[in-house]
Amino acid sequence: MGERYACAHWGSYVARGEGEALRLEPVADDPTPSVIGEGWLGAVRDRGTRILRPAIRKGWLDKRDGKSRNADGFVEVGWDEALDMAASELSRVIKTHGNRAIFAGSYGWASAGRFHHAQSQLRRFLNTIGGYVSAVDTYSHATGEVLLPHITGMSNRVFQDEVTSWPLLAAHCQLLVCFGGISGRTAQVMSSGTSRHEVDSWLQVAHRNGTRIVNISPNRSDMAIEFGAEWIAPRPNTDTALMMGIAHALLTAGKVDRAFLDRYTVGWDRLEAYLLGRTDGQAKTPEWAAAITGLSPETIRALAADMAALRTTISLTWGIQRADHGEQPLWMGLALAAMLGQIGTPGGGFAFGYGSTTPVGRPGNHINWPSLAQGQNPVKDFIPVARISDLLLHPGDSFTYDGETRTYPEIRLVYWVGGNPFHHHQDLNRLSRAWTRPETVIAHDIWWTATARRADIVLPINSPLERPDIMMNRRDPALMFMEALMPTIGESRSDHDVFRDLSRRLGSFDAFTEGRDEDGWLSHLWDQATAVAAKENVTLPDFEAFRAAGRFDCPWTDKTRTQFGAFVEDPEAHPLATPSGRIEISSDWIDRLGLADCPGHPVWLEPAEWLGKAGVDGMLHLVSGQPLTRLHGQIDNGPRSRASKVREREPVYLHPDTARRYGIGDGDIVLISNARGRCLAGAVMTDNVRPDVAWLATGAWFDPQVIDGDMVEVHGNPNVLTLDKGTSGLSQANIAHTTLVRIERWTSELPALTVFSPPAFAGR
Ligand SMILES: Nc1nc2c(c(=O)[nH]1)N[C@H]1C(S)=C(S)[C@@H](COP(=O)(O)OP(=O)(O)OC[C@H]3O[C@@H](n4cnc5c(=O)[nH]c(N)nc54)[C@H](O)[C@@H]3O)O[C@H]1N2
Ligand SMILES: Nc1nc2c(c(=O)[nH]1)N[C@H]1C(S)=C(S)[C@@H](COP(=O)(O)OP(=O)(O)OC[C@H]3O[C@@H](n4cnc5c(=O)[nH]c(N)nc54)[C@H](O)[C@@H]3O)O[C@H]1N2
Ligand SMILES: [Mo]
Repeated sequence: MGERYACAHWGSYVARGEGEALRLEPVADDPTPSVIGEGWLGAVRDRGTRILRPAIRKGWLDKRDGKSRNADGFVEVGWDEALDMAASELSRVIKTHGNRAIFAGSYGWASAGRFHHAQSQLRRFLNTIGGYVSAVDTYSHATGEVLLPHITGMSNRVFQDEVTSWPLLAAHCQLLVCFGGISGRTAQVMSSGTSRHEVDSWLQVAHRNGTRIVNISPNRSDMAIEFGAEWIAPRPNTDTALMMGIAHALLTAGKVDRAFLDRYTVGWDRLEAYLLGRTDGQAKTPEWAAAITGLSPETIRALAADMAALRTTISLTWGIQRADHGEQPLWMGLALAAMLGQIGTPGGGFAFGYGSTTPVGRPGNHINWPSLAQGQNPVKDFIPVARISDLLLHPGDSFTYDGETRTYPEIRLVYWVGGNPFHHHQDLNRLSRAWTRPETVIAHDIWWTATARRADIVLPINSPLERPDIMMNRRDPALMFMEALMPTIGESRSDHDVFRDLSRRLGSFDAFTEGRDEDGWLSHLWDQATAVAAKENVTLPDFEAFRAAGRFDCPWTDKTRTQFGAFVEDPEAHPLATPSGRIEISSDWIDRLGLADCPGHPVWLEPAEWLGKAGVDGMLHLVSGQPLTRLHGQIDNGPRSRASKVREREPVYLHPDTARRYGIGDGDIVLISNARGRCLAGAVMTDNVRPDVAWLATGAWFDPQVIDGDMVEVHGNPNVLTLDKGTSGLSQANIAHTTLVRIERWTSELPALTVFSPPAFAGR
């Protein structure tokens, strides 16, 4: 017998013991196990937050009222009744309004298994009954998804795969300039699971090899202290201006590699004219950049000189572009690397995403393992993922996206499985208003998340620890069988089982199941994987042997990559898939769209909110990055995340000077507010953040309460404060990191949390 494994986006574990004695031990070959895993079992076993039985919201049951979502209680019902209701509601909406009235973008991270992948199950099911309105791109890096194909000819996925491998970076890079740092905090995670975490180990190698690291971030801890990084902290959202100041310094010092620009890029002349102020009368000098960023011109000049003198990689975290005009730092970062002429060398050039998740830059062969086939969606309408509130509030309005003008359809039914919009979306008070619009909301979750609490038909799902599955990730060498390690909690079932039974009711059972049960599907996926592996000359064991062993390690090929390597070696033989075949420093295609908020070459545009704006005295810039102790909102209810809180509230990191200025002490509860919303958080002092920044992680479960007549989110969820606006008419990406707030000590009584207790249940 082999081991029993459990896999999650934050790592892989060996199960020890049974029943109450069950423990999860990180796999032995993981050099840096995640802290997130420490809270997993506790969260799964927490019956107070688990959804135990199907539940129907009373206001919907009684009078189909959408206004009272989250205001009235739930009626628990049996599975048959709940599924009958869901099926008849789906049929009613499809018959009366068509499938264009169903929104099932259903964005979110769900679980790491290949088969019980929530969105795949949902979409496969809905495609058998006529389809749904979908969502495109991610909250993670939507500007990359839209912009990179136009300027590099690579999809974001390919670009990410091609980022220069860590061993080459660690061996050759002399100066690593990291916009947004490179952080072990975010490198804990890898979508679809990982057998190891190695980003800190690679940074260690680079450090030992003498790579100089510059961390450009409002938060010093975005780079671990032991790597001796210099810390440069510009005002948030001013990175583009900083890059332009550096570019101008390179220009005046004669340090621009014009031969590289001539051979490998198009449109440099237009950017040059702009940098020199020929197009708008404003030269983008280091002095100009200094006034915007709050840095000194000397810092900017010194950085420019070092970048020109040393083998330099310009690295951007994904977070940089989660801001107003987020296309610009991405485009300008690439342009700056092109000016240095080091693109295509090992250790030089441009990278996007080191550390944002663990596999970016991981060497090795990628194997495209199978996933559950979703079928074809007959409905062609979609939204850019972060336009959810606009969709619900403004049916019939048009929006632009990637060169097209489209219309929001009218949504009657929302179906959410494996994601939590009341975690991930910006301006949650606005989303709450939008959320009253649909006639029906159906949600599946493991826990009573804020979204489940705002659904009409709530179906309880078992956790990955309660069902078998397979982890196979194209960027990880280990394939693992995820054993069911504990009995199902409450009456929960898998998403697949739910859709099986719904498809039976809606007449698409055969199309949905193809005659397979769960075991049938797992072995079918394994058969497909076996065929894929054979093409790579890897022989997989048969399914039963794999299941018994629990793990199969594909032979590790030490394949490394250099971003743009082949193109730079021979641009005629390996042109990029851009209109010009080269890196597009200016894009005629984007220029022709005539977008004021994303013109044809990189520009500095003031963000909607930032510290350089007139009249914002006394405000702080809110940065709401990823949480250390959980995956977004997932397992915030577990013991590890709860232990990180201050008087049960999410910690907000403040500089001691800021705290003094506002009369706030370490451990005080503070009210953070702006015109959109208010939340409470627990103050933690650190001189690792800029004095005009408040750093509050995402993911505290949304707990809005009416206090003295006003709505206050009492737990520390930054998304009551963030701005719900697209980056630009090109990508429409979210701008979570563009938010100004006020802060003050909370002197009233501290309200109790309600969100870690079950919602109210009512009789019929
Ligand atoms: N302010 C701010 N907001 C942000 C960000 C930010 O930086 N700042 N980051 C954004 C980013 S990059 C992202 S990716 C999003 C993440 O947003 P989400 O992915 O929506 O967040 P999660 O909390 O991971 O939500 C996943 C949900 O799926 C549930 N789940 C897990 N497994 C299963 C399953 O098998 N079946 C079902 N039915 N449910 C399951 C979990 O319980 C959880 O409620 O947040 C975005 N929001
Ligand atoms: N532990 C943990 N890890 C995670 C996740 C999680 O929920 N928990 N989520 C995963 C997901 S879905 C994603 S998409 C990735 C996201 O990975 P990232 O996008 O890299 O993570 P963030 O924390 O949003 O941003 C990184 C840092 O950018 C800095 N920053 C913000 N605004 C600016 C700015 O204007 N200028 C500069 N220079 N710096 C700025 C912030 O200080 C922040 O700490 O993380 C993944 N990893
Ligand atoms: Mo993300």
